[in-house]
Amino acid sequence: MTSNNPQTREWQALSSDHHLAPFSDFKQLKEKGPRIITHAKGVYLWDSEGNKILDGMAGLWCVAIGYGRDELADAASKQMRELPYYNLFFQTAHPPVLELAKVIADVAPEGMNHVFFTGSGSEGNDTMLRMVRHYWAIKGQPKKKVIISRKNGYHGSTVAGASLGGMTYMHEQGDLPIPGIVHIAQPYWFGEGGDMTPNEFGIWAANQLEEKILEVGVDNVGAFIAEPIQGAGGVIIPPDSYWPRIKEILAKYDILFVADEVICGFGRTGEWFGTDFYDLKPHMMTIAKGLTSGYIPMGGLIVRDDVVEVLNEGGDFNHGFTYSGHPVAAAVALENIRILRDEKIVERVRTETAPYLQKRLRELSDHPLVGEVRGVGLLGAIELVQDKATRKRYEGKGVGMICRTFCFENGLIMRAVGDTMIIAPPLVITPAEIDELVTKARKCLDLTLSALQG
Ligand code: PXG
Repeated sequence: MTSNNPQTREWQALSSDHHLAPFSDFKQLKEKGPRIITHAKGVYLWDSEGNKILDGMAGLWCVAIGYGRDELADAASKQMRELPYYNLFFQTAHPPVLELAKVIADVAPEGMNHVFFTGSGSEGNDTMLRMVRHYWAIKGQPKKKVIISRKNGYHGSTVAGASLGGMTYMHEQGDLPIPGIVHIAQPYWFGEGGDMTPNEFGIWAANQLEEKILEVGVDNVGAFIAEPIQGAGGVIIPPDSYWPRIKEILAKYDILFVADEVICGFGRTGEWFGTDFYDLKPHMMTIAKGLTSGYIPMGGLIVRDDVVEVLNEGGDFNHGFTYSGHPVAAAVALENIRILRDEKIVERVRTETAPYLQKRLRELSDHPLVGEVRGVGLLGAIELVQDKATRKRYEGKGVGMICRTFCFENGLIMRAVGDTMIIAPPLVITPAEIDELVTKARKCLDLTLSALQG
């Protein structure tokens, strides 16, 4: 992004000289320079060029209550003055983390009353892997180590997180996955369903779990991990037949089920958790993002009572982070959840804004570029295709990136995952802002189509 603004150029020079950005081509970013985001309010961001941008991705799926809520800043400031840091190791604790664990238990599914805190979703999944193996060892079944995950799932970027994830481009860098993690097909009908109906494909994809359990041997399988709806993989909403069949399989075999709620958790689907939406009853749930609305880093693992009972018999769990349950993060999370509850934000998503967003998004289905519009809650995906009937893509044109660039230029952040455009706006988005989002999205689809034709 070239700029005439000297301040922007100065920041871009700092980026070029000193910063290595996540998930970026360092050299390309050096040449191009990042867009500098300077401030934000509600669902809007401003960049250093003065552009106002509707953030259709809530940051990175996390800014649930929207930007600019002073209450969270005040909670952090108060906590920093009172007790900026103390750890939870060596049999100590502090009030904010204890109060937060209780409040999370209040909103979590029944029987999930304990939380292990981490600094991020990735650390939550690292914790999960170690806790699953510890659990089975305590139960006298130490061979049950293998975790089954899904291709194109996303579970983080630490070594365990990236291994659990099914992103091959992440595996390729660094000899991943680590041993003991295997992957099955994802329930992505639009991309991989072939001639099957969505429900036939959903059953087929779910059956892959049973096949994998039998192939690895149930005595060797510790857990199955999945996002209720895959986020980073492209807002993949499983066919209706998928989760019921998975539940049958899980009931048949003695393995743990871990729901990665890092994106779905804290209201994204219009329920507190994606597992409430699909009635999944997991043993563990990974959380992060919406827990603090991204105002400060925090993640964790919510653990079901029957699992905790076993862990209670296992002596020390030799795992934890300096910043596990950081008091300032806990104070911010408490205030964030208070706002979600007091302002009935999750209910409003369920009854008002999610139905409205889904209705308005589906109006884009008539666009010549659009092969499918799907969504749940405040999650949405728009598949860009050359041929609607056959779901054929524009091969090698980078249509998603073209569309994403038009969006940015026209004041809308919509992500591209390949040729799938995705949105996950802040949960506080209003119907008028949804209208603006859909109007801008249609304009950018038109511009993308013209670019392809020109
Ligand atoms: N699980 C899920 C389901 C996630 O979406 C993580 C775990 C890891 O959380 P941390 O806090 O360690 O990042 C995530 C994170 C993208 C994108 O491209 C998505 C995430 C992170 C970075 C990029 O959509 N999700």
